[in-house]
Amino acid sequence: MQTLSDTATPNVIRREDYAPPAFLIDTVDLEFDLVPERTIVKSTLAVRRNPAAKHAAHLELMGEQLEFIGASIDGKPYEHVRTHEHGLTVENVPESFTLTLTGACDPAANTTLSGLYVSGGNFFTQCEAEGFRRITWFLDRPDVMATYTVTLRADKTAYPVLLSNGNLIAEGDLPDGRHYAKWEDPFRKPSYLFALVAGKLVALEERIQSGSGKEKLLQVWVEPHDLDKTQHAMDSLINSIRWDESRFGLELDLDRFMIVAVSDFNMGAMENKGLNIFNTKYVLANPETATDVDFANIEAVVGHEYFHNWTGNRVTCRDWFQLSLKEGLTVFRDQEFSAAMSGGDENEAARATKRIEDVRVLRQMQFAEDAGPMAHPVRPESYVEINNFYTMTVYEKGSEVVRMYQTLFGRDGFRKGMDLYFQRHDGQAVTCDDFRRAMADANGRDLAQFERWYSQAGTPRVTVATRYDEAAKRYTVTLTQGYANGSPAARETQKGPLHIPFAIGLIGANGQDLPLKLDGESAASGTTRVLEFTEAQQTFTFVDVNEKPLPSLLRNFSAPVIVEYDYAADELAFLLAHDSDPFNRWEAGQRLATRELLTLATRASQGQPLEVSQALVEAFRRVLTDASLSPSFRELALMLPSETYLAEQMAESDPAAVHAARQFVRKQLANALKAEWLAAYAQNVTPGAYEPTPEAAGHRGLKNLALSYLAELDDPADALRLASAQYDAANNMTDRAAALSALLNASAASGGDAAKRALEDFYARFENEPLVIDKWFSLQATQRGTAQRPVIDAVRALMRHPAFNLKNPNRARSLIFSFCAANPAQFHAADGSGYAFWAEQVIALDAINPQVAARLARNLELWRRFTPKLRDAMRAALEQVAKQAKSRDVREIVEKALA
Ligand code: B3K
Ligand code: ZN
Repeated sequence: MQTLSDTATPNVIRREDYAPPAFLIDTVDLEFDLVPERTIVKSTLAVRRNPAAKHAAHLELMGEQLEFIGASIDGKPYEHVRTHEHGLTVENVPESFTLTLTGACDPAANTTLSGLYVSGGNFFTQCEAEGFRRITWFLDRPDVMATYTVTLRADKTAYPVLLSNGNLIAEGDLPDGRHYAKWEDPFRKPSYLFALVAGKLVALEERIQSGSGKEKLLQVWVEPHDLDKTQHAMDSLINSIRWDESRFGLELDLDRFMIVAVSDFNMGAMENKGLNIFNTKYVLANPETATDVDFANIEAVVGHEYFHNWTGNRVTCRDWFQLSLKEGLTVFRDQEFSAAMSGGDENEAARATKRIEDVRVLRQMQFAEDAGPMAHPVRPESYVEINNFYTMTVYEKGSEVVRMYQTLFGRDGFRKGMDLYFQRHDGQAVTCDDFRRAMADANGRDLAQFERWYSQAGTPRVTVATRYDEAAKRYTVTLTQGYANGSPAARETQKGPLHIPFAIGLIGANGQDLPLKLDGESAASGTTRVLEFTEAQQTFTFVDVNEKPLPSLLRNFSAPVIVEYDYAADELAFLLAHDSDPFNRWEAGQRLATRELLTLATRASQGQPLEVSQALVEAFRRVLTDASLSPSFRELALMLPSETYLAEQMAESDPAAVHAARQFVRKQLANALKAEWLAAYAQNVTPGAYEPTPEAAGHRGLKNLALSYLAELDDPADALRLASAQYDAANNMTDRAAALSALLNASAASGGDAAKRALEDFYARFENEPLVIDKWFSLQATQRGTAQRPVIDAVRALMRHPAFNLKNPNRARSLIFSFCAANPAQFHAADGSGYAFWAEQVIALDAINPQVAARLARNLELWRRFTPKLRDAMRAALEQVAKQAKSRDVREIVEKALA
């Protein structure tokens, strides 16, 4: 049985040990008497032996933190039940039987936010991955699928709304001011998709007709004072339903679909069947409280959870090693959805901004994960605590792996594979291999080698060499694949070359794409070619190439790899100006800037004087003033790579040097292009009422980027004036928060106090909007520090602010995580003060909420890659946490980091 405990040597769960469950459960009938301090749960299960498994005399059910009250089999009290640390054993059971178990739990005391808990006086559940066992004893594993009937009973005044999965089939009053509701979910599901909500909530409702003409009730449930912030989530839900119908032919299968917002939540949201539960951060938005980024995130997360209804719920995972089966696929679907919302399904330039944003995240976060002690394949081989494996690799790299099928087979071929996947597996719990097989069979292709994308960890590196034979008009491209220097954990899994779709274009001297004809082809076709790169080294020869081209490599980031090619600086500038592939245009600018920033960081670390090349300034000037480029593209192209990403590119990460170099370049770009920034600022104001459209958001983004550069000017007077005026006049949170951030940075540089008034005003204005107060904390945690005013002082002071609350994950993230993860120069202070703070907070959180603590614990995992002095201080902090942490969650992280 797969049980774990908080022991000194935690159990390791291995993929190779998978065995089908000895018993199956066909139906589940749950009755809840909801009381915060003692909720009684009666569970009636139809159990039978699994014909496909080894015979077992006893039924082993998982359970945690439960009080046992009683058991019966087929209606008769049953004595042969043993409770223990991991759950409960029902001894000597018959072939098939009805088992009734009664138990109690304490939702009010549940600060882990896993299982049944109370938030803001209301009841909520979170069961993925293994929270259901904290509600009642069960075969809490995803390959046990059952239909559920749920009865909720509670005090009617305190809990007027009672929700669970599926359809409401009965409701009514009970004696003593109580009432009940009975829900039935017609679809079989694993226990991790169970949910209930009870409390004082109100809903925005809409009725729509689905593709086949059936009426559907859509609801967004929130606390009464938040009803004015629900329309965008509702619109996003309707757009998601429409998009899944048109792109994949997938229809909403329930009569009713509910989204509920809760302010205490460990992650973004949860796809419980028909009853999605969301962090308020991904539901609530109106122009005054939410930024353009918030609006876009809400659309993406609402889409993501809705898309799980098919990819995750109708077809689920056999075991948790297959997590990427649903997560990688569903991230891919939400990325495609967001791209479609921002540019239609066809507008490649508009879609590219979404692609760029996604790749930025992948490179900064997933590539880093691959380089450290938590490196694992998209389908991991082992884990100690499954909640630690909801990672960038499983989600974001997993999405890239799914995207590669579409790159190989085209949108139509991908659709055929999806259709076959549902045809074969609807209602089943399956594996990543099943998905790959469906893609292979639907497209008549052998994808055996492609399996390595699921089993090998680490970031692949493709080295490119090119040669132009002028006499023969032949251009050869030689690709060599291997892995970037990764962790030992990653290297262990690397067995052979990957099947890499490598998209390439060739650009002529006039900036136009050349027609492409590979050796052996009868005619040229297209200007971008997806090369199937499957060997350790492979040469591709283009013929009839009339001039020496410039290669545009890995267009649209066709595979999650690092490309090494020795571009000259002027070639990168040329690509930035001309590449027809918008992703690679952006990429060229990033390469140019990264190269220069890394040189400057090295100089800074050696105390040498810094200087910015004229070439970089001119390249930026051209992008900034090129009106043919969309504002959102210009914003992305003019954003320098992050300090975190840059530090990871150094032989030894030196956050202080990176910060000095990056700030220096920002300042030089600000001063040299002052007139252009001011013009961009003026040209991109969006007068009139706020609209969260991609176009308007693009203008605001570029305008606010200009403002942030202007805040770097040697003389910040202009920026302070603009920012103050913008702050006061703003009719939306995007502009107000950007102005506040510019004020904070400009006053840090000038030593002035301009930000103080705005910070006070901001707090007073939004005191009753927790999500905005999160921004207030986060802006201060990520502000620039100086030797006189280190940010750690401000952070420690804010920890004592009455509005700070360590138990609320959003609040903890807004202050602690923002400082530790998003302010690298201050967090990695040479005196080790950041690390000491980190250790204190991981330990404090560990006692409250292990999942959140473990996330924070990951912040030091790359410690071995830093300069010696920082490395030593980080190790000391890790050792302190290793000594004191109690949860399996945190222990797995710090023990792997120190191993
Ligand atoms: N499936 C959930 C994540 C559950 C995390 C459990 N620690 C949200 C999502 O990916 O849609
Ligand atoms: Zn998901």
